[in-house]
Formats: sequence, structure tokens, C-alpha cells
Amino acid sequence: MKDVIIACVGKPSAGKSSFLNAVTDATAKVGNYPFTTIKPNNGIAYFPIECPCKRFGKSNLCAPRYGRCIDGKRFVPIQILDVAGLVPGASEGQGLGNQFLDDLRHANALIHVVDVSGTTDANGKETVGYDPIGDIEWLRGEIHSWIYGNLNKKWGQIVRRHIAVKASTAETLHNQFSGYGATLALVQRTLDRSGVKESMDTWEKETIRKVVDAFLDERFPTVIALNKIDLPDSDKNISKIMRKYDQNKIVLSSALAETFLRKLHKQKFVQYEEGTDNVQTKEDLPDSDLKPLDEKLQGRIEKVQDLVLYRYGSTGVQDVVLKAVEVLGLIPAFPVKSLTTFANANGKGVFRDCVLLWSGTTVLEFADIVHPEIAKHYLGAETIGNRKIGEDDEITLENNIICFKTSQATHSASSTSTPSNQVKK
Ligand SMILES: Nc1nc2c(ncn2[C@@H]2O[C@H](COP(=O)(O)OP(=O)(O)O)[C@@H](O)[C@H]2O)c(=O)[nH]1
Ligand SMILES: [Mg+2]
Repeated sequence: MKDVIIACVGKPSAGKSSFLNAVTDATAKVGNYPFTTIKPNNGIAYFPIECPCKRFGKSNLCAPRYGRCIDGKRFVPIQILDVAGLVPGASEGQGLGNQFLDDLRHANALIHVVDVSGTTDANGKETVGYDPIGDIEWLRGEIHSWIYGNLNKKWGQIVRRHIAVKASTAETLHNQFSGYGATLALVQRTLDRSGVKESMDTWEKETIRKVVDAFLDERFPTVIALNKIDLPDSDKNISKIMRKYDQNKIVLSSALAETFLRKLHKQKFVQYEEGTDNVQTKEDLPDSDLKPLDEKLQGRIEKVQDLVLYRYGSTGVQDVVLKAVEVLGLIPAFPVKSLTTFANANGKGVFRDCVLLWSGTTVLEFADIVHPEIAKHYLGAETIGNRKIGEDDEITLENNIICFKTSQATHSASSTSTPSNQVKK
């Protein structure tokens, strides 16, 4: 069981740090989330989901332990890591090459931040008219070379051992890939995806490459954030990239616009609803406590509205995180003590905990994540309408509000323990 970690990657000056700042600087006061700290350059992002409190008329009572809930829009915390140091040749040790690649082992998914404006070259140096389309393949290529290189340099030895111990292909590969955080099941899915069925001792270099390719897809699901959409050349580059790559994995963003709007919101120059195009000023809300704007600031806000908000609907940074959660197939689940009040014994803590689960997590596994004691004394589980659900049933969006029955009182999510966004794969 581990926290979910999404890593921001990309060439220098693509906007990784700006993106991280834009997405982790929550405007509301929030609790300290008990994530394991890996590096100082990580942060917590809050992505919006529909909170069940709305459906059950409990929005005024909803009390998230972490994140917040505004009128049924719940902001769920997730850990984001800013991985610096990827430059061309990283897999051969350029830049912070190995450090960078080692950091990746912690990540469950990647956000590849691409400077789509064409104002920085392959090394992140300022330029004009650079074509960013190659950046997408380049990053994948660096990670591919790193993993392929590590396999290839000891391939003879790997195969000799494979034959000597009569291991299965999945077992032998698992030995090699476990250092990248791969489980045996993930290696099995990799082999299925690659379509490679030949015995390992007959694999050509091409076969190894094919397997590494499938491994990247399984191990590092990636969302592409086309960043700096506020700059003039972005338009033509976006359409070019959209034509070439899976549009389902691409999100448009302006980290700069988001940071700007959040700052103005904090300073009470505007009211800005994150993730929307809704920006209101003193002029729009004369009775509010907003400060009046001077002409210059007014002009800058209008520019952000014209270039980003009205054109794309939002600054896109929240959509990037949401998309990453989507490609990971994470399901939010709510352990509750009561299926009528959704509160704990003293009537407080309505929908207090929201746990992110990998798809395929069973009811009993969920019990164990909420608290091992619940799994140990597990008697059964019910969801809305007091409908019984089996311990081997998978948690889905239809049964994700769950009340566990136990044979003796346990510390549960709604009492003292702190389930983090722990997930099981
Ligand atoms: N116009 C514009 N500039 C941006 C945007 N995001 C980042 N930048 C600028 O790009 C430069 C590099 O950003 P930084 O976040 O340090 O990139 P990193 O090296 O990938 O971490 C900085 O000057 C940022 O202000 C954006 O969305 N629009
Ligand atoms: Mg940076």
C-alpha cells in the first residue's frame, strides 16, 4: 500500500514548477495531509469530484478531514512531485540524468509538461518558432533508453539464469522490473500487451524494445499538459500535436494564468472559482469586499480572459490532475459509520474520509486500507439502501459509500485513525 504520486516531468522551462505551484496553492485553509514526504519539491494538489453529500442533502454538514467541499464540489488531495533535471541525453547521464530517472520510480503516473508555445528549445533555452512536437517522443525515448539500456547490458546473464532456474518469462522480467516499482501482475499485463510469446532465449533486441515499450504504457500512464497556451504561437502547435497524438491524454493549460488569478483572488482583487472561467471584479460585485482595480490590472485580467478563459473554458491545470487520476483509474470511496446520517456517533464528521482506490480493489481490501482492525474483525459491509455487498466485490462508483460491520468496536476512518490516500495495486 502506497500513496498515489503523480510526477511532473518535462524539459527545463516547460513550466513544471509553475504548474506545481498553480495546482498546489489551495486558497482555502486545509489540514496537513499525512503523505509520506519523499522530496522537498512535492506538493498536494486538490482535484474536484462530485461529493455524495450533495445527493443526500448534507452539503451544509459535509466535513472533509482533508481537502474541502464547497456545495458538493469536493477537492480531494493527491501528491504531486516536481521532477527536475531531464535534459536530452539524461539516459546517458546528462544533466541530473540518473537522479531524474531514479525519482521516477516513486511515480504512479506522469504529467508531461510541454511548452507548446515554441519559445524554448530542446534544452529549455529561450528561442522563437521551436516546434514542440518532438518533445513528446523525446521524453518517452529517454525513459525507454534508460530501461532498455539496463536490460540490454546484462541480457546474456539474465537469459542464462532464466534457463537455469526454469523461471517463467514474467518471473524473470519481474526480477528486472521490480526496481521500477512493478508488481508481478503488472509484468504479466506488460507481456500480454506486448504480444510477445516467444521464449526469452530467442528474443532479439527488437523484441526487448517491444516489451520495454509495453512496460512504459503499463507502468507510467502519462498525461500530456500542453502548457503556455496563453502565448501567441501555441494555437498552431496545439492543432499539430492534437492530430498526431491520442487526444484523450492531452490537456491544455496555462500555469501562469492560474497562478495570476489565484494571487488576485487571495489579494481580494477578484473572486475566482478555480477550474472555471468565472472571474468577478468589484465592478461585477459592487457590494462585495473586493478591492477596485486600476486600469493596468484590469487590462491584464481581460487579456487572460480573452486568451485563456473564454477560449478554453478554464486555465486547465485542474483538468490535468483530473485526467491523471482518470488514466490511473482511481475510484474515490467513502467509509461511513451510518448510511443514513453519514456521520459518526456524535453527529459530526459527515463524509469525513475519501480514500482513492485502484480499480479492482475489493470490499475487504478497502476495509484493510481504512483500518487493519476492520479487516480483522470484519463481519460484512453495506452500501446505500442497506444493500449488502460481498467481501470480494470490487468497489465501483455504484457502491463506493460503505459501512463496515465488525465483530467488535474498532478504530475506524470515522473515529481516530488516519487513512491516507492509500491504494493497493
Ligand atoms: N506565458 C507563460 N509562461 C509560463 C507558463 N508556465 C510557466 N511559464 C514561464 O516559463 C518559465 C519556466 O517556468 P518553470 O515553471 O520554472 O519551468 P520548469 O523548469 O519546467 O520548472 C518561467 O518564466 C515561467 O513564468 C504559462 O502557462 N504561460
Ligand atoms: Mg522547475
